[in-house]
Amino acid sequence: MKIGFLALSGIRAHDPKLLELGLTLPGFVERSKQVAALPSLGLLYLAAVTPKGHELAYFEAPRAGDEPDELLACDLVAISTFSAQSFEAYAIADRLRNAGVTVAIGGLHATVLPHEAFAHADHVVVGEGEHVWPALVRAVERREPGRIWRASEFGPVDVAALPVPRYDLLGARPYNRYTVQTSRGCPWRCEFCASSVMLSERYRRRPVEHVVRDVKAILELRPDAFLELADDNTFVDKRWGKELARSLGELGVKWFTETDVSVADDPELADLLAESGCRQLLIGLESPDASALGGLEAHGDFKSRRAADYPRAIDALQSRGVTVDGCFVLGLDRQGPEIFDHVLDFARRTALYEVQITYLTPFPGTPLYARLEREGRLLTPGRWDLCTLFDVTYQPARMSPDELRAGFHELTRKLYSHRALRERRAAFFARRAG
Ligand code: B12
Repeated sequence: MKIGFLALSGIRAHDPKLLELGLTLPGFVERSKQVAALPSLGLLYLAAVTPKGHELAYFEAPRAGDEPDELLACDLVAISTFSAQSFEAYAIADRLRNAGVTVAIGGLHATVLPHEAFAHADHVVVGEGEHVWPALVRAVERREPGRIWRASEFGPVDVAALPVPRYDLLGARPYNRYTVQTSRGCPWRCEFCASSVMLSERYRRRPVEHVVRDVKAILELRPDAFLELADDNTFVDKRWGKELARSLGELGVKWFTETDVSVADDPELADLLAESGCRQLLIGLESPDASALGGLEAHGDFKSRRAADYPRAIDALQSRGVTVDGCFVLGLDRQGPEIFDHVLDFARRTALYEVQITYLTPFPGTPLYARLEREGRLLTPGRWDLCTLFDVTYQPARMSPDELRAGFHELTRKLYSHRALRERRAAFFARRAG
């Protein structure tokens, strides 16, 4: 069979005012360009576990309606979904099926709402795809009827047995960064998290030598590749983290990842990160004040306990030359209108090299979604296209939606202006030199 793998590319936001700001503010534009062009690692994993004897091709569409015509020549097309583009994925799937192509949909959104997706696809997959996909392909070959497949029926995916993703299928596309996964899941379980914790219960690390194997495969295709580790929280295990940093350092690559603030606790790890080519760590700080962070995670109150350490942790990393992208979630239940000034002040004080602000977003399937639904606070239920992190979709506890939006716009202007950016970066370089 000819099998196509289709990812939707680019980023999504609908708030017109924010879009206007995004086009003009240097800090915003710079970051968006970096992150908007990443391949779909999930589909490259599926390609790698596809039974032999099929012709495989990877495609991307910037939006529904702009999908490549070559998809129509496929017998089977696998489409990956995030909530924000799920309707676009469905529209493409409908068109393909009308043209006689068999369609399978999987990914984070289909995992949470498989019956919704099943109205648009022959096959829907719930959970991680590596074990299900080969069985699904064989079922399509045998022309078996479509169904909803559950990864849990096929046994847990052993991350130590993952193959090299089929990076070779990406061809000559000009990606800014290549993704490699070193771990799946995160032990913290924040109420709002809609990441890979949705796919499987457990936090799992891959053997470092397998990560090295995958990076070498990327470097063969692109010797100067910049790596983005597609993890939820890379440095949960410090001993393993040091081994990873040492190995990445030996490969001479430049890389970026996401982790929590405890990464800065261990000076040896921080030194190794600096030496290993780690250019930036994205850290979910969520709020500068401990008071807003209570009860955020299912257990441990990790972030609330650690908030007082945030400035020291940022300094420990940035003084070694590892820049920090501090992420703040705006609209948490315990945040009032004072939060906007607090974030601005914190970013200035700590000279955060990069700052990311997003709205609290109830993604379907999260504990946050269930709670806000119970409390009657969902403003746009079912509008998955608005689950972008840049659109307000719920009633905040201590602000009106308009107050939250206005504060967010103002903070965006202040954080990403030429001047603010220059000041933060000058402070970063001064600290680095001193
Ligand atoms: C890389 C990435 C991107 C890339 C995606 C590239 C692409 N075209 O797919 C880019 C930069 C384009 C992107 C965009 C967006 N992203 Co993004 N992104 C990520 C990131 C960092 C890593 C994802 C990843 O590679 N995972 C690893 C792979 C292996 O897992 P996977 O994709 O889930 O695949 C597995 C299964 O889901 C399943 N599977 C997946 N697809 C299919 C299909 C079939 C047929 C089958 C059988 C199985 C299957 O099998 C795979 C292997 O087990 C995550 C955060 C994180 N740390 O995970 C956020 C994340 C996925 N993004 C998120 C969001 C919100 C967005 C945006 C809406 C942001 C915005 N405002 O624009 C847009 C969406 C627009 C779009 N184009 O889809 C959220 C998604 C939440 C949700 N549940 O919907 C996440 C979790 C981050 C967060 N803050 O919560 N993103």
